[in-house]
Amino acid sequence: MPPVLALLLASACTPAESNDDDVQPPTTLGPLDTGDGSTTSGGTGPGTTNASSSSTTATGTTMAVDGTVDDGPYFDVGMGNTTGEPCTPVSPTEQTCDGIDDDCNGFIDDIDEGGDGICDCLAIALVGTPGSLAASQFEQWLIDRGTSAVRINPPIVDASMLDDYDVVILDQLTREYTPAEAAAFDTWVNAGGGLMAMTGHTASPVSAQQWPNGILGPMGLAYQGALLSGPVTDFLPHPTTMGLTSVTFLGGFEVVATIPGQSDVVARLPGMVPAAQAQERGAGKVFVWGDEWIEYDSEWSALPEITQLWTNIFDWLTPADVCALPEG
Ligand SMILES: [Ca+2]
Ligand SMILES: [Ca+2]
Ligand SMILES: [Ca+2]
Repeated sequence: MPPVLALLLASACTPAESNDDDVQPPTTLGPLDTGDGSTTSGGTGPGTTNASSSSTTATGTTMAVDGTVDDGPYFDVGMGNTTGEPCTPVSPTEQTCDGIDDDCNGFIDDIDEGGDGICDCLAIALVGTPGSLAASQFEQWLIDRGTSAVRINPPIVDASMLDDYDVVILDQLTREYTPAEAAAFDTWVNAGGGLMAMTGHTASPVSAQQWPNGILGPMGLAYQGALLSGPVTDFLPHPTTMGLTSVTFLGGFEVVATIPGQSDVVARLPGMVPAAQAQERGAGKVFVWGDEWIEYDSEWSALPEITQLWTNIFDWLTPADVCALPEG
């Protein structure tokens, strides 16, 4: 064994303090030269590099693997993961949805066995009923994408309930939510939750606007006005609108910002009417769409752009270091 490699293996899981001139401190992105012309995982891994060519982190940061030696082009020595803790790989690939970056590639629970672009580890809650088309199989479609999707009508929304989910989608709500429940939603979003809202199930300003607005109010967003129809063909540049040219919008509402400067209009109906707004809020995100037709079987099952929209939404609503999947 080359002396340099032996030194590296002996010092695995300790800060990079080697005096060896061949091992550089953790200041650059490239793989470190171990002196024998190869890179190494530092002795804790299975001997294979876990740095796939597509493992660029969304934040541009690098991740520690073992505290000693970089094992790939986007990893580096001595830096912690997003929790600040050193990352020790427990598997050459991501294995389980457990909130742990199993392979230390910088992404927590990045699993998509079906290759459908929707992370299998997402825990999704649809709040309320599917709306006027009762035959909707939307949640089953989400389950078929590998996610854990459930439809719920929680008697009480609080922190412990929301903590079970990565993404919550407000569907046709069946009751008004209290200010305390709206505050719980807001706190959960700020802590990293992804909230989406749909509406337009009915013309009723109470259930279709007032109830969701009660939840969205603290976030400065609201539905308003009379029923509108599209399709939506005016998309502004945003991660949620990539690849979109036309999306069904049948009997929905304008989405307005009630607190200026926090949200971005990402899609518009004819007449420059906002049909969707997106907001980064603390560590979390909010996406409000003015209609609900995108959840119906007739849309996601037949129209590729609806599938694209949902894939965009889930990708964007999820924290950048969680469930992120390779592009393409
Ligand atoms: Ca991972
Ligand atoms: Ca994991
Ligand atoms: Ca999937």
